[in-house]
Amino acid sequence: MVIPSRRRFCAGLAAGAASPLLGASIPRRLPATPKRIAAQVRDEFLHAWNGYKQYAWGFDEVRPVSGKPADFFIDGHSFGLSIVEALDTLYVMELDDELGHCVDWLRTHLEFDVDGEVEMFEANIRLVAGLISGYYVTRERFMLDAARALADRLFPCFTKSPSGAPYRFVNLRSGVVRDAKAPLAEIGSNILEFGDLSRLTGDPKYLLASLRAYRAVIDKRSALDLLGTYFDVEKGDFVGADDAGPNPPSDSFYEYLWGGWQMLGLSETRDWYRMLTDALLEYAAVRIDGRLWFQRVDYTTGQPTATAWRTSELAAFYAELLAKGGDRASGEAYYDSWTTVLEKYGVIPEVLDFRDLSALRPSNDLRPEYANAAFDLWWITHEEKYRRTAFAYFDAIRANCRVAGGYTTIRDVLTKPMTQDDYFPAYAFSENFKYLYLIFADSPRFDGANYYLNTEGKIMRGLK
Ligand code: DMJ
Repeated sequence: MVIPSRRRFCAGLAAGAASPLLGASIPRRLPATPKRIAAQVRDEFLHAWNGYKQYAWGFDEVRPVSGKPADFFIDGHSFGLSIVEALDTLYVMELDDELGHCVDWLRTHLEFDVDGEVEMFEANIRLVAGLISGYYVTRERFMLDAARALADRLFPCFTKSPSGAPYRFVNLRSGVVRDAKAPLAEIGSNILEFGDLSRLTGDPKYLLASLRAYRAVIDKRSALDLLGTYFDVEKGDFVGADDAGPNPPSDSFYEYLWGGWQMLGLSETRDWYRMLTDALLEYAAVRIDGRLWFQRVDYTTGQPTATAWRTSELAAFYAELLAKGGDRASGEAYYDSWTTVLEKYGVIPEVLDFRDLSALRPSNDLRPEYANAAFDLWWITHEEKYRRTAFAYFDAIRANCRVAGGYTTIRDVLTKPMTQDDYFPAYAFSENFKYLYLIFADSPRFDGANYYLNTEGKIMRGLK
């Protein structure tokens, strides 16, 4: 099948006929009251949390099948990542005793003066954001101080870069930076945290660094207003011509442009978002069997690349971003495309060919992006469909990812039963269960009319 280079509707392939797979069925009606489902989600979160506490307390992550801990950033050194990731989820779920234990641990163990290298992007969206959000839910000043101290240790990525677009890695103690070839998501996904830090500390340097990084990249857009995917931060230009669009490793670059406007009121990032989104809708959006997808294109010509039809599960978040950014019709259509994949597989494979929905990589890292999209679309539309589909997602991970020691990633969603792995990514404490809970719970601690979450699910605004 030839993919149209411009937006065009085409009929054709039916996805997954008589499927031997463990697909999900979307209930016509919720099987229980929203309150009851919220309680189930909370119970499942606690099941995963208890596994972490039993086997890996104080370490970054847990391997729930073998019952072993794992480091995330630096081999041989843990920051208690899962604890930081869970803070605001514990708060909205009103698990205050658990939150208290986390505060106690962090107060005595948090230490960033480590002779080791971290990936700036991951350290920012997980730890800096987690500590800011943790500060909001606890009002413990040491968390804000720690967020700022860590941001300062990440800062050489920006200040040592000739273009202002950040290097990827930094040694926390020495400030030595490494890897000048950075993907867009790693360049752009900091304005929420850095902007908030500037607001909280009164020091504008964080926000200015984020804006400079964005400008360095956006100044190099093509005449079509498309972007490459990798940027050489020393040369100040793109490396290669592939525009991955909403797929990783570009994804949250776009998310944070809109966040700059919605959370921080920056009209400059709003205008960039609109300009770049218009171009993606013009050149990357395609319809296959009526379903909306985003193909990879050459950013200089707008033409599809050799692997245009490869899409990542991580791109599913883009449904909510399109809707948040004002294009509700495209957002809802893109969500429907991913719902078809959920129905086919139950647990969505990491990489797909969107032409026939075949799985190109059959694993699933307990990915939250579909639930993320359901969450925002629920709050934007209040349409019951988003609760019903979110329930189907919840039911599928409960049926396939639950193990005695918590929840685990899946190695192969195509086998019956699905082949489980042995890993619980810390982001699932911040994302999957929180999105699901807040879709169903009428939480007195969350303001669904006025919130903003970072790309890792941290509540940066909207806590009550
Ligand atoms: C999370 O760390 C964040 O959502 C990030 O933006 C990319 N995806 C992972 C979870 O899949």
